[in-house]
Amino acid sequence: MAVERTLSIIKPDATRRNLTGKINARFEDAGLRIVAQKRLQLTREQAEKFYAVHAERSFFNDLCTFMTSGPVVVQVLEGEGAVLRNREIMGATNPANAAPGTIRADFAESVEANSVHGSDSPENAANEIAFFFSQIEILS
Ligand code: RTP
Ligand code: MG
Repeated sequence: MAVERTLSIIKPDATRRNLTGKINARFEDAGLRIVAQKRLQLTREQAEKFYAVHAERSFFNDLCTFMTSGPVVVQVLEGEGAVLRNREIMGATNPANAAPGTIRADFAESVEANSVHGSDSPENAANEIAFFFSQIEILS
């Protein structure tokens, strides 16, 4: 399987509860490398642009409010099949449906405050990485 990169976001519910290190350990224990990482607070404009694909969904406004409610940690994860691998480590969107041992099963508060974001395809990963990072900020 090819080495890929994916964009991960540790969401405000998780940074608020001081879970950044515990979540990063899940990625590293699964063989993914954190090759770029920064902590920032999204502006409303950035959140709306990042989640533009969901603009027509009923939860869009609440999602943007939540994602701007505190610091996030944006990061690039690298490894074999990183996009799918990260989705497995994260678990299902709704923690009630997430497999035992996944980040969302163990840490998420609700379907919205679900602790992590991960790109859902290699194409989206490339766009999402470019949204936050320049090439010189990513070090394999
Ligand atoms: P993500 O994009 O954050 O990695 O999560 P995902 O692919 O598993 O879920 P997606 O369908 O892309 O939804 C994006 C985020 O919107 C929030 N959400 N709220 N209230 C709701 O019913 C609802 N549904 C989704 C979650 O924060 C979800 O991760
Ligand atoms: Mg998604």
